[in-house]
Amino acid sequence: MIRNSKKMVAVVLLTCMVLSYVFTGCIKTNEVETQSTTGSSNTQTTQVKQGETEKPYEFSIFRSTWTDLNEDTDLIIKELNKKFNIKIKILTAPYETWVEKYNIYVTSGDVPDLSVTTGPGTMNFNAWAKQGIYIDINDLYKKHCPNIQKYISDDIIEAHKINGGLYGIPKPSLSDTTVAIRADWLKNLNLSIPKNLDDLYAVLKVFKENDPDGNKQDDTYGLCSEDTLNTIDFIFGAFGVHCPPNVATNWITDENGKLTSNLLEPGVKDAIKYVTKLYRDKILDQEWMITKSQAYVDKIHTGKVGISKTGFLTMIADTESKIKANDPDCELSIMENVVGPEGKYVRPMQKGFYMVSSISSKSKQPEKILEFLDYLMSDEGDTLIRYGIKGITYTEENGKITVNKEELKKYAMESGHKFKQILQRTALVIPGDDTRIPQLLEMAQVLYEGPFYPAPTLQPQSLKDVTTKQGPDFVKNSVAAIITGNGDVDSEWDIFIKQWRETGGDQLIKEINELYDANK
Ligand SMILES: [Ca+2]
Repeated sequence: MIRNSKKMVAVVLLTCMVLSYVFTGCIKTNEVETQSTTGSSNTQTTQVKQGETEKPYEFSIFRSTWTDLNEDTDLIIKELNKKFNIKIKILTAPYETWVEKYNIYVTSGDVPDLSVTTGPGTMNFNAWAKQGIYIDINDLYKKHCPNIQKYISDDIIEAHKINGGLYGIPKPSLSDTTVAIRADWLKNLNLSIPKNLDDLYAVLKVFKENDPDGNKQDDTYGLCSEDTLNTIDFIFGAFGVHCPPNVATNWITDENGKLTSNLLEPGVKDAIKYVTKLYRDKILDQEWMITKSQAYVDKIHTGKVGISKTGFLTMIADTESKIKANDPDCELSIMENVVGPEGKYVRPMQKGFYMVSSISSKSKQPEKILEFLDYLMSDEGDTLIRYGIKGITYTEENGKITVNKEELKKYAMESGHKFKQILQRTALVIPGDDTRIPQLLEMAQVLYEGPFYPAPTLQPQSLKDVTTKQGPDFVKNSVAAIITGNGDVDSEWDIFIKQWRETGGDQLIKEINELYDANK
Protein backbone atom coordinates (compact mmCIF):
# COMPACT_ATOMS: atom_id res chain seq x y z
CA MET A 1 0.00 0.00 0.00
CA ILE A 2 2.74 2.40 0.97
CA ARG A 3 4.58 1.72 -2.24
CA ASN A 4 1.41 2.23 -4.24
CA SER A 5 0.70 5.56 -2.57
CA LYS A 6 4.23 6.70 -3.28
CA LYS A 7 3.85 5.78 -6.86
CA MET A 8 0.51 7.59 -7.07
CA VAL A 9 2.14 10.69 -5.69
CA ALA A 10 4.97 10.41 -8.18
CA VAL A 11 2.62 9.98 -11.09
CA VAL A 12 0.44 12.87 -9.92
CA LEU A 13 3.46 15.15 -9.63
CA LEU A 14 4.55 14.09 -13.04
CA THR A 15 1.32 14.73 -14.79
CA CYS A 16 -0.69 17.27 -12.80
CA MET A 17 0.78 20.24 -14.60
CA VAL A 18 -1.00 19.47 -17.80
CA LEU A 19 -2.69 16.19 -17.38
CA SER A 20 -4.43 16.01 -14.06
CA TYR A 21 -7.68 14.88 -15.58
CA VAL A 22 -5.84 12.33 -17.63
CA PHE A 23 -4.50 10.78 -14.50
CA THR A 24 -7.83 10.53 -12.79
CA GLY A 25 -9.28 9.24 -16.00
CA CYS A 26 -6.63 6.57 -16.07
CA ILE A 27 -8.22 4.63 -13.31
CA LYS A 28 -10.57 2.23 -14.79
CA THR A 29 -13.69 2.40 -12.68
CA ASN A 30 -16.10 5.30 -12.69
CA GLU A 31 -16.17 5.19 -8.96
CA VAL A 32 -12.53 6.16 -8.61
CA GLU A 33 -12.82 8.71 -11.34
CA THR A 34 -15.63 10.43 -9.49
CA GLN A 35 -13.72 10.37 -6.23
CA SER A 36 -10.72 11.97 -7.83
CA THR A 37 -12.71 14.60 -9.61
CA THR A 38 -14.65 15.60 -6.52
CA GLY A 39 -11.40 15.51 -4.60
CA SER A 40 -9.85 18.14 -6.83
CA SER A 41 -9.34 21.46 -5.12
CA ASN A 42 -10.49 24.74 -6.62
CA THR A 43 -7.03 25.60 -7.81
CA GLN A 44 -6.96 22.50 -9.96
CA THR A 45 -10.33 23.08 -11.60
CA THR A 46 -8.90 24.90 -14.58
CA GLN A 47 -6.34 22.21 -15.19
CA VAL A 48 -9.00 19.54 -14.98
CA LYS A 49 -11.02 21.33 -17.63
CA GLN A 50 -8.01 21.62 -19.88
CA GLY A 51 -7.37 17.95 -19.34
CA GLU A 52 -10.84 16.95 -20.40
CA THR A 53 -10.10 17.95 -23.94
CA GLU A 54 -6.66 16.32 -23.95
CA LYS A 55 -6.45 13.87 -26.80
CA PRO A 56 -4.77 10.53 -26.14
CA TYR A 57 -1.05 10.60 -26.88
CA GLU A 58 -0.47 8.25 -29.77
CA PHE A 59 2.88 6.50 -30.01
CA SER A 60 4.24 3.51 -31.88
CA ILE A 61 6.06 0.50 -30.46
CA PHE A 62 8.23 -1.69 -32.63
CA ARG A 63 9.07 -5.27 -31.61
CA SER A 64 9.64 -8.31 -33.80
CA THR A 65 7.25 -11.32 -33.80
CA TRP A 66 4.16 -9.42 -32.66
CA THR A 67 2.33 -10.09 -35.92
CA ASP A 68 -0.76 -11.44 -34.16
CA LEU A 69 -1.02 -8.56 -31.70
CA ASN A 70 -3.99 -6.36 -32.63
CA GLU A 71 -3.87 -2.93 -30.97
CA ASP A 72 -7.60 -2.36 -31.53
CA THR A 73 -8.86 -5.53 -29.87
CA ASP A 74 -6.09 -6.52 -27.45
CA LEU A 75 -7.40 -6.63 -23.88
CA ILE A 76 -4.24 -5.28 -22.25
CA ILE A 77 -3.46 -2.59 -24.80
CA LYS A 78 -7.01 -1.26 -24.43
CA GLU A 79 -6.59 -1.20 -20.67
CA LEU A 80 -3.25 0.62 -20.88
CA ASN A 81 -4.61 3.12 -23.40
CA LYS A 82 -7.43 3.95 -21.02
CA LYS A 83 -5.19 4.08 -17.98
CA PHE A 84 -2.61 6.48 -19.41
CA ASN A 85 -4.76 8.29 -21.98
CA ILE A 86 -2.52 6.97 -24.73
CA LYS A 87 -3.05 5.19 -28.02
CA ILE A 88 -0.49 2.49 -28.64
CA LYS A 89 0.27 1.61 -32.25
CA ILE A 90 2.04 -1.69 -32.87
CA LEU A 91 4.73 -2.00 -35.55
CA THR A 92 6.23 -5.41 -36.08
CA ALA A 93 7.74 -7.94 -38.47
CA PRO A 94 8.35 -11.68 -38.42
CA TYR A 95 11.57 -12.77 -36.70
CA GLU A 96 13.30 -13.60 -40.01
CA THR A 97 12.85 -10.12 -41.49
CA TRP A 98 12.65 -7.74 -38.55
CA VAL A 99 16.17 -6.34 -38.87
CA GLU A 100 15.59 -5.48 -42.51
CA LYS A 101 12.23 -3.86 -41.79
CA TYR A 102 13.54 -1.96 -38.81
CA ASN A 103 16.44 -0.67 -40.90
CA ILE A 104 13.95 0.77 -43.35
CA TYR A 105 12.09 2.60 -40.57
CA VAL A 106 15.31 4.16 -39.34
CA THR A 107 16.84 5.05 -42.69
CA SER A 108 13.58 6.57 -43.94
CA GLY A 109 13.49 8.79 -40.85
CA ASP A 110 10.31 7.16 -39.60
CA VAL A 111 11.82 5.80 -36.39
CA PRO A 112 9.22 4.16 -34.12
CA ASP A 113 8.58 6.15 -30.93
CA LEU A 114 9.59 3.14 -28.89
CA SER A 115 11.92 0.54 -30.42
CA VAL A 116 12.41 -2.80 -28.73
CA THR A 117 15.53 -4.18 -30.39
CA THR A 118 18.68 -6.13 -29.68
CA GLY A 119 20.24 -2.75 -28.84
CA PRO A 120 23.85 -1.58 -28.43
CA GLY A 121 26.46 -3.68 -30.20
CA THR A 122 23.98 -5.02 -32.77
CA MET A 123 22.67 -3.74 -36.10
CA ASN A 124 23.90 -0.14 -36.57
CA PHE A 125 22.60 0.76 -33.14
CA ASN A 126 25.74 2.44 -31.83
CA ALA A 127 26.09 4.59 -34.94
CA TRP A 128 22.41 5.49 -34.84
CA ALA A 129 22.70 6.47 -31.20
CA LYS A 130 25.65 8.72 -32.02
CA GLN A 131 23.66 10.29 -34.86
CA GLY A 132 20.96 11.28 -32.40
CA ILE A 133 18.27 8.85 -33.59
CA TYR A 134 17.48 7.92 -29.99
CA ILE A 135 17.15 10.10 -26.91
CA ASP A 136 19.89 9.92 -24.30
CA ILE A 137 17.67 9.05 -21.34
CA ASN A 138 20.33 9.24 -18.62
CA ASP A 139 18.48 11.94 -16.67
CA LEU A 140 14.95 10.95 -17.63
CA TYR A 141 15.63 7.39 -16.50
CA LYS A 142 16.73 8.53 -13.06
CA LYS A 143 13.69 10.76 -12.75
CA HIS A 144 10.86 8.74 -14.23
CA CYS A 145 11.75 5.10 -13.74
CA PRO A 146 11.80 4.29 -10.01
CA ASN A 147 10.23 0.87 -10.50
CA ILE A 148 12.62 -0.18 -13.24
CA GLN A 149 15.59 0.90 -11.12
CA LYS A 150 14.48 -1.49 -8.40
CA TYR A 151 14.83 -4.46 -10.71
CA ILE A 152 17.79 -3.69 -12.98
CA SER A 153 21.32 -3.75 -11.64
CA ASP A 154 23.24 -0.49 -12.17
CA ASP A 155 26.05 -2.63 -13.61
CA ILE A 156 23.81 -3.62 -16.50
CA ILE A 157 22.74 -0.01 -17.10
CA GLU A 158 26.39 1.12 -17.05
CA ALA A 159 27.41 -1.59 -19.50
CA HIS A 160 24.78 -0.27 -21.91
CA LYS A 161 26.04 3.27 -22.15
CA ILE A 162 27.57 4.51 -25.36
CA ASN A 163 30.08 7.28 -24.67
CA GLY A 164 28.26 7.95 -21.43
CA GLY A 165 24.83 8.18 -23.08
CA LEU A 166 22.02 5.82 -22.20
CA TYR A 167 20.07 5.03 -25.35
CA GLY A 168 17.74 2.39 -24.08
CA ILE A 169 16.52 0.38 -21.14
CA PRO A 170 17.62 -3.25 -21.17
CA LYS A 171 15.10 -5.89 -20.22
CA PRO A 172 16.58 -7.82 -17.33
CA SER A 173 17.06 -11.47 -18.06
CA LEU A 174 18.74 -13.86 -15.69
CA SER A 175 19.89 -17.35 -16.42
CA ASP A 176 18.56 -19.46 -13.54
CA THR A 177 20.99 -22.30 -14.00
CA THR A 178 22.18 -24.30 -11.08
CA VAL A 179 23.61 -27.76 -10.47
CA ALA A 180 21.44 -30.66 -9.37
CA ILE A 181 22.60 -33.92 -7.82
CA ARG A 182 20.77 -37.24 -7.51
CA ALA A 183 20.00 -37.19 -3.78
CA ASP A 184 18.55 -40.72 -4.02
CA TRP A 185 21.90 -42.02 -5.34
CA LEU A 186 23.75 -40.32 -2.49
CA LYS A 187 21.41 -42.05 -0.04
CA ASN A 188 21.84 -45.43 -1.71
CA LEU A 189 25.62 -45.14 -1.36
CA ASN A 190 25.53 -43.45 2.05
CA LEU A 191 27.24 -40.29 0.83
CA SER A 192 26.66 -36.60 1.33
CA ILE A 193 26.65 -33.69 -1.13
CA PRO A 194 30.24 -32.88 -2.19
CA LYS A 195 31.62 -29.60 -0.89
CA ASN A 196 35.01 -29.42 -2.61
CA LEU A 197 36.74 -30.81 -5.67
CA ASP A 198 38.17 -33.83 -3.82
CA ASP A 199 34.71 -34.80 -2.53
CA LEU A 200 33.39 -34.25 -6.01
CA TYR A 201 35.93 -36.61 -7.56
CA ALA A 202 35.11 -39.31 -5.00
CA VAL A 203 31.35 -39.00 -5.51
CA LEU A 204 31.63 -38.98 -9.30
CA LYS A 205 33.79 -42.10 -9.17
CA VAL A 206 31.29 -44.15 -7.19
CA PHE A 207 28.38 -42.76 -9.23
CA LYS A 208 30.15 -44.39 -12.18
CA GLU A 209 31.48 -47.55 -10.59
CA ASN A 210 29.19 -48.56 -7.69
CA ASP A 211 25.81 -48.94 -9.39
CA PRO A 212 24.13 -45.96 -7.65
CA ASP A 213 20.70 -46.78 -9.13
CA GLY A 214 20.92 -50.39 -7.93
CA ASN A 215 19.88 -52.02 -11.21
CA LYS A 216 23.01 -54.22 -11.27
CA GLN A 217 24.18 -52.69 -14.53
CA ASP A 218 27.13 -50.45 -15.29
CA ASP A 219 24.93 -47.84 -16.94
CA THR A 220 25.49 -44.55 -15.12
CA TYR A 221 27.88 -41.62 -15.17
CA GLY A 222 28.43 -39.18 -12.37
CA LEU A 223 29.06 -36.46 -14.88
CA CYS A 224 28.09 -35.85 -18.49
CA SER A 225 28.58 -32.67 -20.46
CA GLU A 226 27.80 -31.00 -23.72
CA ASP A 227 30.70 -30.53 -26.12
CA THR A 228 30.94 -26.88 -25.08
CA LEU A 229 31.66 -27.74 -21.42
CA ASN A 230 29.04 -25.13 -20.54
CA THR A 231 27.17 -27.78 -18.63
CA ILE A 232 30.07 -28.34 -16.22
CA ASP A 233 30.98 -24.68 -15.74
CA PHE A 234 30.70 -25.15 -11.96
CA ILE A 235 34.06 -26.97 -12.09
CA PHE A 236 35.61 -23.86 -13.67
CA GLY A 237 33.95 -21.77 -10.97
CA ALA A 238 35.75 -23.82 -8.33
CA PHE A 239 39.05 -22.79 -9.93
CA GLY A 240 38.04 -19.15 -9.68
CA VAL A 241 37.40 -18.65 -13.39
CA HIS A 242 34.21 -17.29 -14.86
CA CYS A 243 33.44 -19.29 -17.93
CA PRO A 244 33.90 -22.60 -19.63
CA PRO A 245 36.58 -22.11 -22.28
CA ASN A 246 34.50 -22.70 -25.39
CA VAL A 247 34.41 -19.08 -26.54
CA ALA A 248 37.50 -16.91 -26.20
CA THR A 249 35.58 -13.67 -26.74
CA ASN A 250 33.73 -13.62 -23.44
CA TRP A 251 35.47 -10.45 -22.29
CA ILE A 252 36.10 -10.07 -18.60
CA THR A 253 38.03 -7.59 -16.49
CA ASP A 254 41.53 -8.47 -15.32
CA GLU A 255 43.19 -7.34 -12.08
CA ASN A 256 44.20 -4.04 -13.73
CA GLY A 257 40.71 -3.19 -14.92
CA LYS A 258 41.60 -4.03 -18.53
CA LEU A 259 39.46 -6.35 -20.58
CA THR A 260 40.89 -9.74 -21.39
CA SER A 261 39.72 -13.09 -22.72
CA ASN A 262 38.22 -15.56 -20.26
CA LEU A 263 40.68 -18.08 -21.70
CA LEU A 264 43.59 -16.22 -20.12
CA GLU A 265 42.20 -16.12 -16.60
CA PRO A 266 44.59 -17.68 -14.10
CA GLY A 267 43.05 -20.98 -13.11
CA VAL A 268 41.67 -22.05 -16.47
CA LYS A 269 44.57 -24.41 -17.09
CA ASP A 270 44.12 -26.05 -13.67
CA ALA A 271 40.42 -26.53 -14.36
CA ILE A 272 41.25 -28.12 -17.71
CA LYS A 273 43.66 -30.45 -15.93
CA TYR A 274 40.95 -31.51 -13.48
CA VAL A 275 38.45 -32.16 -16.28
CA THR A 276 41.11 -34.08 -18.21
CA LYS A 277 41.72 -36.34 -15.22
CA LEU A 278 37.98 -37.04 -14.97
CA TYR A 279 37.93 -37.95 -18.63
CA ARG A 280 41.08 -40.07 -18.61
CA ASP A 281 39.95 -41.89 -15.45
CA LYS A 282 36.71 -42.67 -17.34
CA ILE A 283 34.61 -40.83 -14.77
CA LEU A 284 33.39 -38.14 -17.18
CA ASP A 285 31.10 -39.43 -19.92
CA GLN A 286 33.42 -40.67 -22.67
CA GLU A 287 31.13 -39.22 -25.34
CA TRP A 288 30.93 -35.66 -23.97
CA MET A 289 32.89 -34.09 -26.86
CA ILE A 290 30.33 -35.25 -29.40
CA THR A 291 27.26 -34.62 -27.24
CA LYS A 292 24.94 -31.80 -28.37
CA SER A 293 22.27 -30.20 -26.22
CA GLN A 294 19.34 -32.57 -26.83
CA ALA A 295 21.50 -35.66 -26.41
CA TYR A 296 22.76 -34.21 -23.12
CA VAL A 297 19.23 -33.63 -21.87
CA ASP A 298 18.22 -37.14 -22.97
CA LYS A 299 21.02 -38.69 -20.93
CA ILE A 300 19.77 -36.82 -17.85
CA HIS A 301 16.11 -37.65 -18.39
CA THR A 302 16.81 -41.34 -18.88
CA GLY A 303 18.38 -41.39 -15.42
CA LYS A 304 22.00 -41.99 -16.45
CA VAL A 305 23.57 -38.88 -14.92
CA GLY A 306 24.37 -38.12 -11.29
CA ILE A 307 25.19 -34.41 -11.43
CA SER A 308 23.65 -32.19 -14.05
CA LYS A 309 23.01 -28.61 -14.97
CA THR A 310 19.41 -27.49 -14.61
CA GLY A 311 17.49 -24.41 -13.52
CA PHE A 312 16.08 -23.48 -10.13
CA LEU A 313 12.71 -23.18 -11.83
CA THR A 314 12.92 -26.34 -13.85
CA MET A 315 14.54 -28.69 -11.37
CA ILE A 316 11.35 -29.76 -9.65
CA ALA A 317 8.77 -28.82 -12.26
CA ASP A 318 10.52 -30.41 -15.21
CA THR A 319 13.85 -32.21 -14.80
CA GLU A 320 12.95 -34.29 -11.75
CA SER A 321 9.53 -35.29 -13.04
CA LYS A 322 11.01 -36.34 -16.40
CA ILE A 323 13.66 -38.49 -14.71
CA LYS A 324 10.97 -40.01 -12.48
CA ALA A 325 9.16 -41.23 -15.57
CA ASN A 326 12.18 -43.52 -16.10
CA ASP A 327 13.30 -43.94 -12.51
CA PRO A 328 10.55 -43.33 -9.93
CA ASP A 329 13.08 -43.19 -7.06
CA CYS A 330 14.71 -40.04 -8.44
CA GLU A 331 15.11 -37.14 -6.08
CA LEU A 332 17.16 -34.08 -6.98
CA SER A 333 18.90 -31.66 -4.65
CA ILE A 334 20.80 -28.48 -5.43
CA MET A 335 24.54 -28.96 -5.17
CA GLU A 336 25.77 -25.60 -3.97
CA ASN A 337 29.16 -24.10 -4.81
CA VAL A 338 31.79 -26.81 -4.86
CA VAL A 339 34.93 -24.97 -3.82
CA GLY A 340 38.41 -25.33 -5.28
CA PRO A 341 41.89 -25.75 -3.81
CA GLU A 342 41.85 -22.21 -2.45
CA GLY A 343 38.37 -22.58 -0.99
CA LYS A 344 36.82 -20.24 -3.50
CA TYR A 345 34.00 -20.34 -5.99
CA VAL A 346 32.91 -17.83 -8.61
CA ARG A 347 29.59 -17.96 -10.39
CA PRO A 348 29.45 -17.96 -14.19
CA MET A 349 29.14 -14.54 -15.80
CA GLN A 350 25.77 -13.44 -17.09
CA LYS A 351 24.80 -11.02 -19.78
CA GLY A 352 21.88 -10.02 -17.58
CA PHE A 353 19.59 -8.66 -20.28
CA TYR A 354 17.81 -9.49 -23.48
CA MET A 355 16.39 -6.77 -25.78
CA VAL A 356 16.53 -3.03 -25.20
CA SER A 357 13.82 -0.34 -25.34
CA SER A 358 14.89 2.92 -27.00
CA ILE A 359 12.92 6.13 -27.50
CA SER A 360 13.06 8.07 -30.75
CA SER A 361 14.40 11.59 -30.49
CA LYS A 362 11.34 12.64 -32.53
CA SER A 363 8.86 11.32 -29.98
CA LYS A 364 6.65 14.12 -28.66
CA GLN A 365 6.30 12.97 -25.05
CA PRO A 366 9.23 10.77 -24.01
CA GLU A 367 8.27 11.14 -20.34
CA LYS A 368 4.93 9.57 -21.10
CA ILE A 369 6.62 6.60 -22.80
CA LEU A 370 8.95 6.18 -19.83
CA GLU A 371 5.98 6.32 -17.50
CA PHE A 372 4.41 3.50 -19.50
CA LEU A 373 7.67 1.51 -19.39
CA ASP A 374 8.05 2.04 -15.67
CA TYR A 375 4.49 0.91 -15.09
CA LEU A 376 5.36 -2.50 -16.60
CA MET A 377 7.76 -3.02 -13.68
CA SER A 378 5.37 -1.75 -10.98
CA ASP A 379 3.36 -4.13 -8.79
CA GLU A 380 0.15 -3.23 -10.58
CA GLY A 381 1.62 -3.33 -14.08
CA ASP A 382 3.40 -6.60 -13.38
CA THR A 383 0.13 -8.21 -12.33
CA LEU A 384 -1.63 -6.83 -15.41
CA ILE A 385 0.97 -8.28 -17.79
CA ARG A 386 1.24 -11.63 -16.00
CA TYR A 387 -2.41 -12.33 -15.21
CA GLY A 388 -4.55 -9.83 -17.10
CA ILE A 389 -7.54 -8.07 -15.60
CA LYS A 390 -9.16 -8.93 -12.30
CA GLY A 391 -12.63 -10.33 -12.77
CA ILE A 392 -11.88 -11.29 -16.39
CA THR A 393 -8.74 -13.39 -16.55
CA TYR A 394 -8.18 -13.91 -12.82
CA THR A 395 -9.74 -13.60 -9.40
CA GLU A 396 -8.00 -12.57 -6.22
CA GLU A 397 -8.76 -13.62 -2.69
CA ASN A 398 -6.67 -12.71 0.35
CA GLY A 399 -3.87 -11.67 -1.96
CA LYS A 400 -3.85 -15.03 -3.73
CA ILE A 401 -4.39 -14.88 -7.48
CA THR A 402 -6.30 -17.63 -9.25
CA VAL A 403 -6.15 -17.48 -13.02
CA ASN A 404 -8.98 -18.38 -15.34
CA LYS A 405 -7.16 -20.51 -17.89
CA GLU A 406 -10.01 -20.46 -20.42
CA GLU A 407 -10.14 -16.67 -20.44
CA LEU A 408 -6.35 -16.35 -20.61
CA LYS A 409 -6.36 -18.63 -23.63
CA LYS A 410 -9.07 -16.52 -25.25
CA TYR A 411 -6.78 -13.50 -25.04
CA ALA A 412 -3.63 -15.48 -25.97
CA MET A 413 -2.21 -14.78 -22.52
CA GLU A 414 -1.52 -18.28 -21.23
CA SER A 415 2.03 -17.28 -20.43
CA GLY A 416 1.34 -13.60 -19.90
CA HIS A 417 0.91 -10.69 -22.30
CA LYS A 418 3.44 -10.07 -25.07
CA PHE A 419 4.42 -6.76 -23.44
CA LYS A 420 6.44 -8.88 -21.03
CA GLN A 421 8.96 -8.84 -23.89
CA ILE A 422 9.42 -5.09 -23.39
CA LEU A 423 10.16 -5.14 -19.67
CA GLN A 424 9.34 -7.58 -16.92
CA ARG A 425 10.79 -8.28 -13.53
CA THR A 426 12.91 -11.37 -13.34
CA ALA A 427 10.77 -12.73 -10.56
CA LEU A 428 11.42 -16.39 -10.00
CA VAL A 429 8.14 -18.20 -9.70
CA ILE A 430 8.14 -21.94 -9.18
CA PRO A 431 4.66 -23.36 -9.68
CA GLY A 432 3.31 -26.14 -7.50
CA ASP A 433 3.12 -27.03 -3.82
CA ASP A 434 6.45 -28.81 -3.38
CA THR A 435 7.79 -28.15 0.12
CA ARG A 436 11.28 -27.43 -1.29
CA ILE A 437 10.11 -24.35 -3.23
CA PRO A 438 10.71 -21.65 -0.56
CA GLN A 439 14.26 -22.87 -0.03
CA LEU A 440 14.93 -23.01 -3.77
CA LEU A 441 13.65 -19.48 -4.22
CA GLU A 442 15.93 -18.29 -1.46
CA MET A 443 18.93 -20.04 -3.00
CA ALA A 444 18.08 -18.56 -6.40
CA GLN A 445 18.38 -15.00 -5.05
CA VAL A 446 22.10 -15.24 -5.70
CA LEU A 447 21.42 -14.92 -9.44
CA TYR A 448 20.43 -11.29 -8.99
CA GLU A 449 23.96 -10.41 -7.96
CA GLY A 450 25.62 -11.31 -11.24
CA PRO A 451 28.50 -11.21 -12.01
CA PHE A 452 27.67 -9.48 -15.28
CA TYR A 453 29.87 -9.09 -18.35
CA PRO A 454 31.48 -5.63 -18.29
CA ALA A 455 31.18 -4.95 -22.04
CA PRO A 456 28.38 -7.05 -23.50
CA THR A 457 27.63 -4.54 -26.24
CA LEU A 458 31.11 -4.05 -27.70
CA GLN A 459 32.63 -6.06 -30.55
CA PRO A 460 36.17 -5.79 -31.93
CA GLN A 461 36.20 -4.90 -35.62
CA SER A 462 38.57 -7.77 -36.49
CA LEU A 463 36.38 -10.44 -34.91
CA LYS A 464 35.04 -11.72 -38.19
CA ASP A 465 38.49 -11.87 -39.81
CA VAL A 466 40.02 -13.63 -36.83
CA THR A 467 37.17 -16.15 -36.70
CA THR A 468 37.65 -16.88 -40.39
CA LYS A 469 41.40 -17.29 -39.95
CA GLN A 470 41.19 -19.51 -36.85
CA GLY A 471 38.07 -21.42 -37.86
CA PRO A 472 34.77 -20.93 -36.04
CA ASP A 473 35.30 -23.78 -33.56
CA PHE A 474 39.01 -23.33 -33.08
CA VAL A 475 38.83 -22.84 -29.32
CA LYS A 476 36.23 -25.51 -28.64
CA ASN A 477 38.02 -28.09 -30.80
CA SER A 478 41.43 -27.31 -29.31
CA VAL A 479 40.12 -27.72 -25.77
CA ALA A 480 38.44 -31.01 -26.65
CA ALA A 481 41.61 -32.28 -28.32
CA ILE A 482 43.69 -31.56 -25.24
CA ILE A 483 41.26 -33.23 -22.82
CA THR A 484 40.63 -36.30 -24.93
CA GLY A 485 44.23 -36.72 -26.13
CA ASN A 486 47.15 -38.43 -24.42
CA GLY A 487 49.54 -35.51 -24.25
CA ASP A 488 50.86 -33.40 -21.42
CA VAL A 489 48.06 -30.94 -20.61
CA ASP A 490 50.41 -28.31 -19.24
CA SER A 491 52.51 -27.92 -22.37
CA GLU A 492 49.64 -28.49 -24.81
CA TRP A 493 47.59 -25.77 -23.14
CA ASP A 494 50.49 -23.32 -23.39
CA ILE A 495 50.97 -24.13 -27.07
CA PHE A 496 47.25 -23.60 -27.72
CA ILE A 497 47.18 -20.23 -25.93
CA LYS A 498 50.26 -19.06 -27.84
CA GLN A 499 48.61 -20.06 -31.10
CA TRP A 500 45.34 -18.32 -30.17
CA ARG A 501 47.18 -15.11 -29.31
CA GLU A 502 49.29 -15.13 -32.48
CA THR A 503 46.43 -15.87 -34.88
CA GLY A 504 44.40 -12.86 -33.79
CA GLY A 505 43.68 -13.21 -30.08
CA ASP A 506 46.08 -10.45 -29.08
CA GLN A 507 44.66 -8.20 -31.78
CA LEU A 508 41.12 -8.75 -30.43
CA ILE A 509 42.21 -7.92 -26.89
CA LYS A 510 43.85 -4.72 -28.12
CA GLU A 511 40.74 -3.70 -30.04
CA ILE A 512 38.24 -4.51 -27.31
CA ASN A 513 40.24 -2.38 -24.87
CA GLU A 514 40.34 0.52 -27.30
CA LEU A 515 36.57 0.30 -27.67
CA TYR A 516 36.11 -0.05 -23.93
CA ASP A 517 38.26 3.01 -23.18
CA ALA A 518 36.64 5.08 -25.94
CA ASN A 519 33.22 4.19 -24.58
CA LYS A 520 33.89 5.31 -21.02
CA1 LIG B 1 23.32 -49.12 -12.67
